[in-house]
Order: sequence, then structure tokens, then C-alpha cells
Amino acid sequence: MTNFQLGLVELRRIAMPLVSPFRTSFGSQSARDILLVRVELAAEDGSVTEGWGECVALSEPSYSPEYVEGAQHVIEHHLLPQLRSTGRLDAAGVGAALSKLHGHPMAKAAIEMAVLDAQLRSTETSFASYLGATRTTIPSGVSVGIHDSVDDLLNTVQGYVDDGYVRIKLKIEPGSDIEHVAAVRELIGPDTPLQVDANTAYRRTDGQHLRQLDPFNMLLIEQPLPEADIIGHALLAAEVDTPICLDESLVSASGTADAIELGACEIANIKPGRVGGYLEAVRIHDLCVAKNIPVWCGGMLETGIGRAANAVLAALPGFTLPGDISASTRFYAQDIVIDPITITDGHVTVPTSPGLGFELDKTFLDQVTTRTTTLR
Ligand code: SMG
Ligand code: MG
Repeated sequence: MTNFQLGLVELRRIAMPLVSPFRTSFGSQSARDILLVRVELAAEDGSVTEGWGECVALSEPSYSPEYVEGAQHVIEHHLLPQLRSTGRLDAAGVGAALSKLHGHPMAKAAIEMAVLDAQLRSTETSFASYLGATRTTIPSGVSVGIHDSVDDLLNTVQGYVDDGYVRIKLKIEPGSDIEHVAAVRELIGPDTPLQVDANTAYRRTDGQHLRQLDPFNMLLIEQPLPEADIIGHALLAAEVDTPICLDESLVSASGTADAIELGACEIANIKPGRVGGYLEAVRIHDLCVAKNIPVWCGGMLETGIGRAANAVLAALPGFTLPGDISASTRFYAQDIVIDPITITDGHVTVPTSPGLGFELDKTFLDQVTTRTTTLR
């Protein structure tokens, strides 16, 4: 279906304050500076449809090498010119068209996402039917930032339990780990699904330390070691009973296959932005299903655009663990969509409207817009 012509592209930056600061082992966020990509696609009959993508790059290269200003630059000066030079296109062709340019998966994903949204709207197709989603609701997990005091942490966790979240993920770092997990496990009881995310804060020599998490019946330890240390994760997986899950380390399907083969990835966190887009995310899902590796959908504090699309992705059959797909209100007092993601009985309803599954609140979007760049 390579029958669309890419027209005008708009790069929008929006400023979104968080309802409370979110601290991880690499830093604290109190607001997001988010890059949105709007594309206009012309179909063969000349009709023009717009589509939106969201770039998950943070303001600084602290979670991954990409950062929002760099993503905007590479889109404007390298990715879009390359894409335009390839002529007619569709979403499935975007990744291949951009593949000769190295890296920048978050920037590439945002473009693919916008093209996909426009293509689906133009053909009045939902993302759920395009992907073959098999569920109508998905279980919702929440990611809890590092707290200085255990009492404060317990208050925060109790609030999320009261909201109905079915799985708790605690951010950890050396000094805020074993004691925090023990206290939360005590609070939520032995059976509520619990996991931790270190965002690369530990080293290979920390195996014996991390083994202290084993008694707490946790689903997984996410990304304990630096992203390039695949062998280290394999060594740790042999030393620690709690399954090792990779996040930052997984940036492509082929790399994921290698990590699985090496025994470094017992569970996979799939984030479409980190791997270059939703279509590569599906390839990783398919690979993990074939290899019997459980997967779940990660989050990057997305607005209603990315949150809707993530909810659809997580409705694929291999997503057997609850993802970081919380209600929009977990992070934002007001969202840029008129139909923000909510949770009911701990679950999110999978969107089924044409496109990725959201409708923009254009008035509010304009209010939070800090910069608009139009590219023809
Ligand atoms: O969107 O619920 C969310 C955030 C989930 O913890 C989350 N994301 O490493 O998995 C992760 C982090 C990355 C972003 S931290 C600013
Ligand atoms: Mg993570």
C-alpha cells in the first residue's frame, strides 16, 4: 500500500507540567518538554489526512542518548529530507526508508507514528484492527518514583493501590532499594504484582546485593546494569532468582534476539519509541512469543497520543504482563486529547477509533504549545 504522498510536516513542542515530580536513578522530572510531529498525507485520490506522532525523547540524554532538541534537529535536517526523497510511502515503508541513517530510534518512531496515524485515519481503520489486537481491555500498572522517605513512599503506593492499579513498579537505586521493596511488599501483601526498575544504576559486582530482593516474590528486576552490558545481565540472571528484564538495552529486534540467546533477557520491556517505532515493537513481540519470553509495554510519560497507541500495542497476545500504561492523570492534570486514558477496575479500555486511537483537544494543545516549525 505504498500510495501516500507526504505533504506538510509540523513539529510542535509542548510544555506539560507533571502532577508531582518523578524521580529515577538518573534524575528527577517535574515537567515534560515534548516534541509532537504532525504530517499531512495525500492519498491517490488527492484527499489529505493529518496524523500525529509523539517523540518520547526526554529533555536530556539521561535515559538514552536521544534528547528532544536533538530529535527535532535530526528530524528536520536528516530524517524528513531522506523520507521525502523516497517518493510515495506508507507507514510500513518508513523504517526501511530511514534505515541508512544510523541511530535516532525515538525520532524515527515519531515520524512513523504520525504517518501510521494519518494512514489509518485515511482508510478509517483502527490501530487495533491493523495490528490484530486480541484484547479489549488491558491491565494497568503504575511506575512509582524514588522517594527519600519510606513513609512517603508507602503513602504514594497506597494511593495507587486505592486507584486500582493491578501492578506496582518501584524505581530503585543503591541506597533506596531493599528496605523500600520490603516495606512496600509488607503494605500491599504477598500477592500483588510488584517489580523494580533500576535504570542502569547497578554494576556486575552487585549480584549478591540484588539477591536480597529474591525473597519478596517480585515479577522482575528491570535494567539493573548499563545498557551495553548484555553479558553482565546474563551473569546476573544466573546469580539472582528474580527474572531480569531489559529496557534500555533493547533497541531493535535483532539485538533483542541476541540478548535472549545470551540469557540476558528473561522478560522484555517493549517501548515503541526506544526501538524505532510500533512496527519494530511488533517484531520484538513476535520474536519474544516465539522464544517464550514474556513481554510488557513500557511507558515514557506519554501524552494521550502515545498512551492510546501503547494501549493498543499492549492488547497483542504476547503482552502477558501488565504494562506501564497508567491513567493520564497519573502524570498530567489535563491531557492534550479529549478522550484521555482512564482506568476502571485496574484496566484500560483499548481504543478502537480510526487512527492510533485518540482525538486531540486542539484548544488545550494550542495553550501548551511553545514552538511550531512548519516544513514543506
Ligand atoms: O509512562 O508510566 C510511565 C513511566 C514509566 O518508569 C517509567 N519509565 O525506565 O521504564 C523506565 C521509565 C523511563 C522514563 S523515566 C523519566
Ligand atoms: Mg525502565
